[in-house]
Amino acid sequence: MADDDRPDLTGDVEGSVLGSIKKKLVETKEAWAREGRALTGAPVTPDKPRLPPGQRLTGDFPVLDLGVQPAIRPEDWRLSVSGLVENPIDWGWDDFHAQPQVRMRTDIHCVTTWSRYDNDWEGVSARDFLNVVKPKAEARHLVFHSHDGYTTNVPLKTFDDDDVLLAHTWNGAPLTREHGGPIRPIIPKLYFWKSAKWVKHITFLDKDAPGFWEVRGYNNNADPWKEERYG
Ligand SMILES: Nc1nc2c(c(=O)[nH]1)N[C@H]1C(S)=C(S)[C@@H](COP(=O)(O)O)O[C@H]1N2
Ligand SMILES: [Mo]
Repeated sequence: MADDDRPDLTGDVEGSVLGSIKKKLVETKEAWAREGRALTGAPVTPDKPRLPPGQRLTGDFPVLDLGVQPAIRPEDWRLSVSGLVENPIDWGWDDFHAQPQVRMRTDIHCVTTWSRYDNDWEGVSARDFLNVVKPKAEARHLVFHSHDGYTTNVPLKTFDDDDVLLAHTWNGAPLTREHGGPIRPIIPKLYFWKSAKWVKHITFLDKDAPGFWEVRGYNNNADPWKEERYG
């Protein structure tokens, strides 16, 4: 894939020391994807129906990203929506908090093999969000765009689920900057790279548009139960 096809990364990031750290990190993960690292092909063990194959449980909350953690003050935060929707919203912090608020408890499964149970999230459910933006009949896919240049894609039917939300709180405290605060989508049925930190924009498309890791060897679907890590 040509560099030009890759998602935009801001010039100041690419040119900096952080940019070169990130390049190394990205290259390492691309190599892991080519090698199929951590792929076990193991069947789901019947006595542990909660832990997907090849995963191990941790009580920590590891931080993984491209090495850039944008600082966004709630008062500056905005979320815009474009593409195939009836109502292309542009929300500020107060607009977001004026929506119905929900609590959900979910597990996290990261492609790097850690899983974390019982994460308590608060925010706006995907279902309530979709009721506001109103996807058009042709809309099939979503792409999340983040402040660090990251993108990731999910089918609308996967996002439109009762365990998906746009979260501002984790385990009773505001979502920290390192974990993608002030707001990030949480899509528990997929590997955690599909849950974009520091989200700023969501677009609804009729066609699929693979994101940052999806064009670098990660699987487009990312179902942990099928071990859809790469390819
Ligand atoms: N904006 C953004 N979102 C991102 C990433 C990133 O680099 N940038 N990394 C993804 C990956 S690969 C993982 S495993 C999770 C890690 O989230 P955490 O740092 O809160 O554990 O964020 C995902 N969302
Ligand atoms: Mo990840």
